[in-house]
Amino acid sequence: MKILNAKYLKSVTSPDRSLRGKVLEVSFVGRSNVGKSSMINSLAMRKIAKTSSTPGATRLINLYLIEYEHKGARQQAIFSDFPGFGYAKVSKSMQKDWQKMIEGYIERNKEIQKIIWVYDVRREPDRLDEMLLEWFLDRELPFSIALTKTDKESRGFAANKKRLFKQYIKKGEILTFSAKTGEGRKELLEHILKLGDVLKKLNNN
Ligand SMILES: Nc1nc2c(ncn2[C@@H]2O[C@H](COP(=O)(O)OP(=O)(O)OP(=O)(O)O)[C@@H](O)[C@H]2O)c(=O)[nH]1
Ligand SMILES: [Mg+2]
Repeated sequence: MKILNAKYLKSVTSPDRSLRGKVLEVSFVGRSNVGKSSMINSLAMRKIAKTSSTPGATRLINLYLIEYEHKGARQQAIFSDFPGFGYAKVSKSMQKDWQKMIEGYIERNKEIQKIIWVYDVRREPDRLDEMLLEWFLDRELPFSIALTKTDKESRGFAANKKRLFKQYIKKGEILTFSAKTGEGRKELLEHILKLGDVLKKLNNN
């Protein structure tokens, strides 16, 4: 996959009707500070998304237009960068607002949405992670898991985490990634492309 261009499109709180069903949209969802925006920048090979060592850098759903070459043709995808959840210093009511925005966006966008659940490889799942997983499974949302910041742990550690998640999910893929070293970048892009191909087939039928 060759990225031709990538740029910020707009920030939204609900699905953008003008884009609906037209392009593959891949959403990067996960806890605050896990590296969602860094992942987008690494995939796009451009610093288009704002990253920060202070949790809560992303407050709206930021949409990025990615142009890439695939099978000799110029194609487009939208990467949506979600505000992280689970940041302890944010008030309960704000957490609820974020949750509503995220759930509303994804549930109303079901037919085009592909979700990459960005998960810090070092984390042990807690109740909040379980709730997110239950929601994905209950609603049959098309999600895959990207275990990130793998540069901070050994390969064996990441492999164990992968096995842990495998027990819970049958369909989605589990990938490993590091924005720092670029590990898993190619595989994640290929995974996203596969989603694009599936979507095109569906639209042509
Ligand atoms: N070592 C390492 N650090 C990373 C990696 N990805 C992100 N970081 C760092 O983690 C911090 C948070 O990264 P962001 O990309 O802003 O995280 P985010 O999930 O978008 O955060 P919010 O928007 O606040 O939810 C930054 O200091 C990044 O440099 C990685 O793969 N490895
Ligand atoms: Mg962010």
